[in-house]
Amino acid sequence: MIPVIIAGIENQQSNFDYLMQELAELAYANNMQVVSEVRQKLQKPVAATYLGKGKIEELARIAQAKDAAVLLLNDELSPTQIRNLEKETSLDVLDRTELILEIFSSRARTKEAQLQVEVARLKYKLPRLRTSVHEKLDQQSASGSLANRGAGETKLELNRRTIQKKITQLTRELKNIDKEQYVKSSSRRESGLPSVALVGYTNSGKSTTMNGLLHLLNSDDTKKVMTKNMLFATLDTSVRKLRFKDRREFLLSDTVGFVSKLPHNLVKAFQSTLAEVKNADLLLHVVDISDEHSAEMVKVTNETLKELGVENTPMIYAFNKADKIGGNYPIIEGHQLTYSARDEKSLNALAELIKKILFRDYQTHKYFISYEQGHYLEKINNLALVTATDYTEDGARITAEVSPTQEKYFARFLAE
Ligand SMILES: Nc1nc2c(ncn2[C@@H]2O[C@H](COP(=O)(O)OP(=O)(O)OP(=O)(O)O)[C@@H](O)[C@H]2O)c(=O)[nH]1
Ligand SMILES: [Mg+2]
Repeated sequence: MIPVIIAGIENQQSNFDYLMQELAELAYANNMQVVSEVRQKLQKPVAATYLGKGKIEELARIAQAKDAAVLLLNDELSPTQIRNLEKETSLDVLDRTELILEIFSSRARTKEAQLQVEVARLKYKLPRLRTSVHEKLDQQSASGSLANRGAGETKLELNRRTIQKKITQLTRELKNIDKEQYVKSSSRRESGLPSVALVGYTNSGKSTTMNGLLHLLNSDDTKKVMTKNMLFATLDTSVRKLRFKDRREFLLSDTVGFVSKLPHNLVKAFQSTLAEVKNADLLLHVVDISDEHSAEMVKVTNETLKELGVENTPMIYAFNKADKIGGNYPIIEGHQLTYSARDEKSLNALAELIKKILFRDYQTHKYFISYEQGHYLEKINNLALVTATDYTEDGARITAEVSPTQEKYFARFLAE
C-alpha cells in the first residue's frame, strides 16, 4: 500500500465529509493508504495552486513526517494547479478524476472495458499535454535559445496529433465490438424477453442481488458473478436469463456501479457497456440503505442515469442491506422494496415484485392457428407463455399470455 495524503476544499457543500471519506475509499481501492487528511475552507480553489500557500506548506511538512508519496485531491484540477502542487510539495499529485481512471484501468478485464478506459484516459490527457512541453519551452527560453520555440510547439502539435489518432483508432475498434454486441443484444431482444437492469452506486449489492436471484429462480450457482466489498468490483456487463416457476422468463443484467463525480469521459466511454441499461424495460436501482449517505448515492445514480439519457424507464427502488440496520424486512411499498440480498424471503419478494411490474401489460388470449401456418405455432410456443393447447382436425386452439408486442403480432390468429 502506498502512503498518501488526501486534500480537499470545503466550500459549504453539505456533502463534503462524505466526499472526503469516499476519496479515502477510492484510494484504498487503488492500493493506497491514507496517512493524513488536509482540508481547507475556501470560497473557491486558488487559481494557480488549488490550495492556499499556508496549507501547501503545512501539507509538505506532514508529507515528510508521514513519509507520504502521493497527494490526492478531491476535485478535477487544471494542469497548472497539478504542476505547481507537484513542484511545491515534491509529491506525485493525482486528482479525483485521474484516480478513478486508474482504478478502472487496473480493473478492466475484457477487451471492451480496456478500450473504453483507455479512450477516457487519453481524453483526459489531451488538454493536459501542454504541461510537459511548456516546461521544456521555459527551459529553452531560460537558456536564451528562442529559436527553438517553434520546434517545441511542433512537438506539442505532434503529441496532440498522435493522441488524437490513437483516440480515433481505439474508438473505431470499440465500434466494431459495439456492432458485435449489438447483434448479441438485438438477438436477445428478438427473443422477445423483457429485460431488467441492475443499476446503482458501487458496492450497493447489485452483483449479490444478481447471484441471489440466480440461485432462487434458476437454482444455478455456476453462472454467478463476482462480488466483493470494494468499490468498482464489477466493470463489465453480465446478462443472465432467469425463469420464474410459471416458466416466464426475463433477462437480468449486472453492470458497473456509479460514484460521485464520475468523470464525464468515462461515462461516455462506457455507453456501450451500459447499453443494457438503456434498453431495459425495468431498472432495479439497488441502494445500500445501511450507508448513512444513501440519499446522496441515490441522487448521484439518478443524475448519472440522466447523463446516459435514461429517464423514463420504470424503476424499482431496492433498499438493500436491511439486515445491517435492524427492523423488519422484506417490506414492499409500491415500487419500493426494503430487503437483504442475502435473505431468501427478501429475494422471493423481489422476484414477485419484478414479475408483477414486468408482466403488468400482458394479456391472456385464445388463438386458433391452422396447421398450414405451423411455423406460427412454433413461434407462439417459443415466445409466449402458452397455458393450454387443444389440437383439432385443422389446427390448434391455444391459450397464451402475450406481451403488447406479441399481442399485435399474433392478432390475426385471435379466436374470439
Ligand atoms: N450485510 C449485507 N451485506 C451485503 C448485502 N448485499 C451485499 N452485501 C455485501 O456488500 C458488498 C458489495 O456487494 P456487491 O454485490 O459486490 O456490490 P456491487 O453493487 O455489485 O458493487 P460494484 O460491482 O463494485 O459496483 C459485498 O461485500 C457483499 O457481500 C446484504 O444484503 N447485507
Ligand atoms: Mg458488482
